[in-house]
Amino acid sequence: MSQASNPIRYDRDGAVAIITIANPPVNALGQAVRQGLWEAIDRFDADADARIALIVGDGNLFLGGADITEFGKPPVEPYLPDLCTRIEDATKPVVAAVHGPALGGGCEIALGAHYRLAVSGARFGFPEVALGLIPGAGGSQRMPRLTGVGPALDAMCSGAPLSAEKALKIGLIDRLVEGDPRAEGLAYAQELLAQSAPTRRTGALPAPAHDADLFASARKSWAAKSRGQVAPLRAIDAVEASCTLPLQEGIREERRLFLELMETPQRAGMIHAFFNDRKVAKLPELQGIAARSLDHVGVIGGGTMGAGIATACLLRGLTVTLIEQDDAGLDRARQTITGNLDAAVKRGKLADSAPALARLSLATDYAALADADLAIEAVFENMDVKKQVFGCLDAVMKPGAILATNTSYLDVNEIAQATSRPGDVIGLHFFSPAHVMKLLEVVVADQTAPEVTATAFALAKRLGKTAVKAGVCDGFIGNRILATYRAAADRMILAGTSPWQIDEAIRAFGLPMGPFEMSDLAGLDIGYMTRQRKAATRDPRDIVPTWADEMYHRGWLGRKSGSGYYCYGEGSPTPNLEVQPLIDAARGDQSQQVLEPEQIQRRYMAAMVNEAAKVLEDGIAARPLDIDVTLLYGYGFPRWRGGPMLWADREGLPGLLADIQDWAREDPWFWTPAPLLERLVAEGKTFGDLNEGAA
Ligand code: 3H9
Repeated sequence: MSQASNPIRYDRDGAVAIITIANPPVNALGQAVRQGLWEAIDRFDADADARIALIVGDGNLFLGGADITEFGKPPVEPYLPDLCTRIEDATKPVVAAVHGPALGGGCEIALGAHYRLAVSGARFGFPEVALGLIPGAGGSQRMPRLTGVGPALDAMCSGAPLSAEKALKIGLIDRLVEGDPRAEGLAYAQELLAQSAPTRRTGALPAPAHDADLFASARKSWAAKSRGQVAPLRAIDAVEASCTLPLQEGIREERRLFLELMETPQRAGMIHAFFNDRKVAKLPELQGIAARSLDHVGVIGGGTMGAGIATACLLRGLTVTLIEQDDAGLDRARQTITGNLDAAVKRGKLADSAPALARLSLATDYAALADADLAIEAVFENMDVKKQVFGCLDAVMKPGAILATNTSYLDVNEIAQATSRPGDVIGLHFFSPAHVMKLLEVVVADQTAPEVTATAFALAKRLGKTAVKAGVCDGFIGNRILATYRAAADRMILAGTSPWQIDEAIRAFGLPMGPFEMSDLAGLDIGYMTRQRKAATRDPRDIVPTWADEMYHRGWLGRKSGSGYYCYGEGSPTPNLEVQPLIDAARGDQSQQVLEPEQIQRRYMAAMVNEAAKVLEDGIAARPLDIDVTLLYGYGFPRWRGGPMLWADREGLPGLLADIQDWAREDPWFWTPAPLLERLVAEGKTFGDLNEGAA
């Protein structure tokens, strides 16, 4: 391999061989890195002047893990597990000096070394489960030998990284220092040399004791937590092998499980989600567009949503001024925000709430927003009220400030026209609770300036949220699609399937809740109000869930009133069977068709995908991946399925279209196939092709 293309540098400082991995941006362990590292270890073994080796990462991290872009392709030698063993088998001591993340295969390289030093801020972890995988280069065999089984199970089943402090405490590393990894690693290597420290192979440590009860309870708890995702359970199998098999046999068993997972749709789904997380913010129209500076945010309205948005901003160091109508409103807002921040402290998301609260000011006069860089309106969903708020904002805010609405369905173009600066107006649709939910729909109106959109994406990044660009329509991307699959569920009820059967089938598909549990949680008044709002423009062919209206009139508002589709009291909620006669009355003497769980799932998903295709066609979402990301982060779609558009591609678009056409024979208005779906099928293309710009 030529030096120019070799991502590995081999230098010497006295008797220390320094092996530097330089493969930006994340030092992923692609084939060239593996090959280069292997050669560097061979060279070190043969280098008579080198008595100890130091492995360091170039740039701002140690190693980001295996190269994910190679997954799904035939593996090419040298394989990562063999490389880790090769490092461990070196005839002279090898030290890893870790800074920043050492993840997956990166952590496994460190475990292959004989001594491990970390500089403050380093993180160790096995995020493979988030890719539908398990560690595949000996991590599940070496970590338990160093730390015991418990920490290894936690790390590998959850995928959550460990701080350097925690890694030191559990024995994953030997030393934690401040400073530069190369300099500190060198000093440590020299110290080890001075002590004539021997090679110290993790793999030679005795296997951890096998505690069958511990594994049984881990399986029980992860089966419940992982809701259909298989990788955490396979991680438990792999860690268990470390207790019962010699190292190399354990590594072979781990590899077998790893390669098995590599072939699963779950792995494909999660890797699709991984890359979409990064692609979603890359919008061609924003290339080279600078965001405006943003430090002071105004929030108008201190209800649950406004207080949540204020909390999200305070948690990430922004200054917030919150406007309410009167002092009582301000008191309520302050209480909610204080409660949110205290909860963040309890969850370990924030060290101390006092500095965050010190950045909050409250006012009843819009004049307090004169210096704000951005105002986010979160008041009552009524166009006249919104226009009035935007008129006030227009009057007080400085030139260049951004005026944003958190509306979940109103016309952002119309709101923008209530100001003298429509170019500065944008929709920022947060999801409740706004300081917890990751999704932010950035609703770009006709006249929104590109740098305003760029600022919205920069804000999302600052808030730790995933932003998706949406166009203006009723419900934007997410709520528009939700309205359709929710309507499909109502149609299934009218045809004879019960709400509880539907909820169960949707949970079995992998969502945390079914649509009717979700309605109960949101409050059945919300659905009722939406139906009222849409009544005047409703197509006569649409159906109205009259039983749901009746539930509202009876005061069954869901969780908050103690009953809805379920009864809430002590213990788990139970189906509210009093709903059934209301449904029967709505159904009249129609023949009853109880759907099987798979049929429920297919109709629900087909409705979602068909509407999503219409959303794409209307330009409300730019790419199928924007829809996948929206459903994942705002609507509980299981990450391991990648998103509804990937689901559709995997199911096969021709079969899906054929089903929709079949159902359209009975209900042609609801099941009108999306022309885009028809076109893709006719051309033999997929939503994936659209993502790649190839359809
Ligand atoms: C594994 O290791 C399996 C082994 O046990 C066994 C194998 C046999 N590969 O996130 P960023 C790209 S599984 C390829 O914005 P940050 C990413 O797509 C792996 N590419 O940076 C992006 O590309 P682009 C276990 C990767 O600084 C660019 O790098 N490891 C990889 O915010 C920058 O990424 C993981 O799961 C990769 N491994 O965060 C770690 N990682 O510019 C996954 C990133 O074209 N990675 N890219 O959009 C991360 O968590 C973060 O990237 C990291 C840096 C924390 C490292």
